Amino acid sequence: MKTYFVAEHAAHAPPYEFFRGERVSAFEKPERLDHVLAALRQAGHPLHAPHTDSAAVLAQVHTPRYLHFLQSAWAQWLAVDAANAQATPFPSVWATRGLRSDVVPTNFIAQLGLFSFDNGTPMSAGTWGVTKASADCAASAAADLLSGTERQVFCATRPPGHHAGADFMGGYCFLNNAAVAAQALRHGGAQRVAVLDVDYHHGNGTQSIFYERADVLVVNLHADPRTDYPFFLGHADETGAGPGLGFNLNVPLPQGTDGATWLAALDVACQRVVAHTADALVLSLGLDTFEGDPISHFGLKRADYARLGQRVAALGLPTATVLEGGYAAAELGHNAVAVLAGLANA
Ligand code: SP5
Ligand code: ZN
Repeated sequence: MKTYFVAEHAAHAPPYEFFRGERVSAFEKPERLDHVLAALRQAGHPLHAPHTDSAAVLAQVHTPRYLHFLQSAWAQWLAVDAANAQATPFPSVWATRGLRSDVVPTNFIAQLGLFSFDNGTPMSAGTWGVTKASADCAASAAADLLSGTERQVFCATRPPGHHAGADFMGGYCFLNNAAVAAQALRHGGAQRVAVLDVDYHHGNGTQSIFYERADVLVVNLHADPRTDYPFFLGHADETGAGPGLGFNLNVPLPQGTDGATWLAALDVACQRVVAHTADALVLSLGLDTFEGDPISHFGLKRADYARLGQRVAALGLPTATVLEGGYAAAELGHNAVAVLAGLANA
């Protein structure tokens, strides 16, 4: 399967995050993608640099002030203190209920809080470049589907994107690659698009971006937000709003869900995609549903990933698959290749 990747992805490498108040090594680390790229090469999948600039579509998915914040973030961080080159920025104050979010502070730490919903999304010097190039991969995949050059394209990219909303980062995500692919497909002529998000965590960013739109159906299969991140979105009663009412489907599942139960839920999700009569599909492929994932609690095995791919391929839609989460780094490549094998085996 034609695959896009960013050769310099390791330039996005925040060293740590926080867990229970302590610093822990970052789970979303370059090694993840190194394993994926190695497995793709071994399985003979061709790897390409992106060929399409996502800037125009990014401006349709994210707000101008958020894009300006992301692009300028590292320079602003260094302007606070040149010694920050060796440090990692984290927010410490957030614009929650009762506070104003319409005025962008000049203070950079305050900007971090305005444009995020957690303290779990650290950046490093290369974050903007790698993140923008990853969005370019999503735009390239959409362009290939629109031109008919490819029926299936994979974006082997990091950082992931599905927690990023129009105006905020979160959950290791800065730019919403799946939303970029879906919007690029719409912009390029697809009448109806579906996004199927199978990451362990609810794709709150993607849901919020398309929540009031009927042209992009968003279907999420994920851990119940009562127990799992991102906690504050992803319940079954979220079905869309305004013109988008009925065009959002959430299928929350309990911790401990095994492959058989998960695949039955995937079938429900796929039936909703069929009913949308979409022209194209975006698959947000999180592999943190794996039994060995260090931060998640589902029990999918390698063989289940081939079944995932087969079930999605049976939809018969031109499909852009974008990598989201998955933190069992050494297994990640094999699990991704299993999905691609299933996708190709329609
Ligand atoms: C894209 C994606 O999968 N983002 C997930 C973000 C999850 N952030 C919260 C991580 C909580 C880590 N808990 C560590 C448990 C160690 N035993
Ligand atoms: Zn996840």
